[in-house]
Amino acid sequence: MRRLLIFFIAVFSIMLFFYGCKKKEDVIKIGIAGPMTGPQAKMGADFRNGISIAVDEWNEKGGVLGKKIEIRVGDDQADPKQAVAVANKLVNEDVVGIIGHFNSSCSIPASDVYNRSGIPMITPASTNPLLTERGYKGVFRVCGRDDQQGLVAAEFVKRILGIKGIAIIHDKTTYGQGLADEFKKNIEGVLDVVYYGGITPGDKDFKTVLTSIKEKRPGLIYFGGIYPEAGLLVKQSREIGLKIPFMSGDGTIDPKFIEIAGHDASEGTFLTFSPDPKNIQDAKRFIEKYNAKFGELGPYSVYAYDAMNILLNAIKEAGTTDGKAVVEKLGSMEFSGALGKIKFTEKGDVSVSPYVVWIVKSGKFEEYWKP
Ligand code: ABU
Repeated sequence: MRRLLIFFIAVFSIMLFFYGCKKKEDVIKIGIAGPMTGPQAKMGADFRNGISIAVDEWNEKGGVLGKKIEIRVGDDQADPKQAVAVANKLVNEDVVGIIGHFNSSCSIPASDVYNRSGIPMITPASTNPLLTERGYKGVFRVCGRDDQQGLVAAEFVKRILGIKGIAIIHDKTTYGQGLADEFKKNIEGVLDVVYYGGITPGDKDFKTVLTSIKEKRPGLIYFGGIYPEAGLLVKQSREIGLKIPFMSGDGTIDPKFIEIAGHDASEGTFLTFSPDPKNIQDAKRFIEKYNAKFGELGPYSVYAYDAMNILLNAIKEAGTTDGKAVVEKLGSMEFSGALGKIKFTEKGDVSVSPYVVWIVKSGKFEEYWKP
């Protein structure tokens, strides 16, 4: 009886082992990482939606290297510590590439993990320059950089707005403070910075800081940060009678910003972002699909879609999921995506990233000025 039991356990273990091996070989796993919950969850949802369209398209055609693509989702909650935990979790789940993260403050520490594990990552949205300045071969972004958008914002303010004093606020994050500093660097010597200071993401009442800014009589508030705080800053500045222009970066281009600030308060606010994908011929088919399935396009949905297609094309061309071979293809190929042609520089940045200024008009974002 005991022998029979041992025999069955042995047979069962062998079956489990082979089932495990087969499963491992059956699919190609790609990790998606970003804020899936919390105040920035809309950005995570935009990533997932865009990526799911790419994955469905590939899987309908048989997947890549003859295998179906499977997505593994990591929720970093826009928190750098959580991002590192998510990166380790995804690596342990045997993903062969990462699309993510959203926040630069998450992408940078998480990229240490992916780099150590030899897994390529492509972020659709992390714009802080440091991400691609550390010499990691497998780190790429399909968006621009904050040294580029900070410069365009400064040019706009100097050439078009005709104001003098500027108040600069940031959210103390890698992205927010980094962008605010790039903007400041490019206006200093020409315009006066009458206020410079940080707020804490998650806080809800900014009236004290806005009141001290009001006393300094600036002609503009420039904010480096994300839409939840940007929306509150605009709303509360209007509430205390501080009715001056407000400008920010790509972290605020989402309808949630207008919803939080309020229709009237958000009217006429400026931000920098890349040109409207709705005017890009190659993006039209994707946008129609996205609208039909998920509704209004998110600011980084199309970037996430292109990032996934780029990664899968690199795997296809490499003929393997081996990280080194895929990174080599990512660095050398030119890709045709919904955003047009994309080629990476030696550092892993996109070779072309034209920032423009947008304005909120009648409750919608529209392109306003280009340098
Ligand atoms: N670039 C917009 C916000 C994401 C980030 O870079 O932190």
